[in-house]
Amino acid sequence: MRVVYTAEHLRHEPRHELQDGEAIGIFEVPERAETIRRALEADGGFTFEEPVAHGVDPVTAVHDPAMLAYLEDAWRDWRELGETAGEIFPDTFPLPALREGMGPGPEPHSPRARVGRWCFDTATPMVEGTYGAARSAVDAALTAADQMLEGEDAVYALCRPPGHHAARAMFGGYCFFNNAAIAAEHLVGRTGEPVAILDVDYHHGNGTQQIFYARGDVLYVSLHGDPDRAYPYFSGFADEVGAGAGEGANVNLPLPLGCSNEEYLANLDRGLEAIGAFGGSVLVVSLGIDTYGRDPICDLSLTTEAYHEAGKRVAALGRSVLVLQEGGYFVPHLGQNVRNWLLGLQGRPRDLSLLSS
Ligand code: SP5
Ligand code: ZN
Repeated sequence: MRVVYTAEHLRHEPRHELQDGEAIGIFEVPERAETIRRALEADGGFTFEEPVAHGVDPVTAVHDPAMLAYLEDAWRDWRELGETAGEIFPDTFPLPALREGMGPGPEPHSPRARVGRWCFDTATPMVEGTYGAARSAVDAALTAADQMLEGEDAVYALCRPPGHHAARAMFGGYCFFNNAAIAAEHLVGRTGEPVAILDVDYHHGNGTQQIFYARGDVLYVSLHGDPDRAYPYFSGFADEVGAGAGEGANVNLPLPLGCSNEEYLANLDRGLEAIGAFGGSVLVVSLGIDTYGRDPICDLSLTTEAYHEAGKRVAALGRSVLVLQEGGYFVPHLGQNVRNWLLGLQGRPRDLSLLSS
């Protein structure tokens, strides 16, 4: 199986996120992608390729060009305007109620205002290398999509930073550009067919849902911790089914606290059924492994066996599959969990022998 990877992600190395008013070590660390790379390299059944640059057009096909421009200049602006902090964090957010009844204000100039204008949370810091890394993750997704179109049954893009929380005109949740949405839009354009997205990250992919909410040609199916208790809190409810031409093309399957392998796989089957009933021959998978029982920011009970079985059930759809990395924060087992998901997808036996305690 082909894997698209670049070391460019290493330059996105923020140190902190804010939790309960305190700076804590960020969960989304470079070592995540490195441990996945090593697990796949050691397997021997994966071949690695560098992403091919695809330019900005596929990005602005999905995102507000003003957001792209902000991200491109954010670090320089932050420095030129005299900010000294080593990471860019927002502290003030222009919620609609702030200017309620007053109309929109002017475009902000202060770098602190600008980051609050685009970033919706306090866990998505930027550093000097962030923009380049985020663009390289998009290129990895697009390169893998092209390889699939050239005839591969399944390709994996080791995207970092992840993407599914980034909406058309907003970023956050460790995500900057929505790798999956950009790849899906690219695939719609190239195939002229509808495209389905299966998002199995623990967190609802609010960005992907938002981007395609009114579209009937892209199906979004997500399994995630119930937003009643889980980030991103404001989307991912089962009654969000799409709007207009997209009505029926958005399927949310919120999972209960402590969800077991069996309950998870039953929900996955429901999602796969919706995908099977939808047209098209390609599937994009947003592969988050933060559903793992030992993940520090999740409250489900999945084990590695579930990932192998999930990959197997996805393969049974008989579609070409583009797998993109999203979250997953229990780093000691992350590589083997991703590997087992991909082994299942390829019809190879599972291998639990390399899971360290
Ligand atoms: C791509 C991705 O997985 N993004 C996730 C972003 C989640 N960020 C904030 C999560 C806050 C969860 N705090 C729970 C602490 C439990 N100890
Ligand atoms: Zn997640």
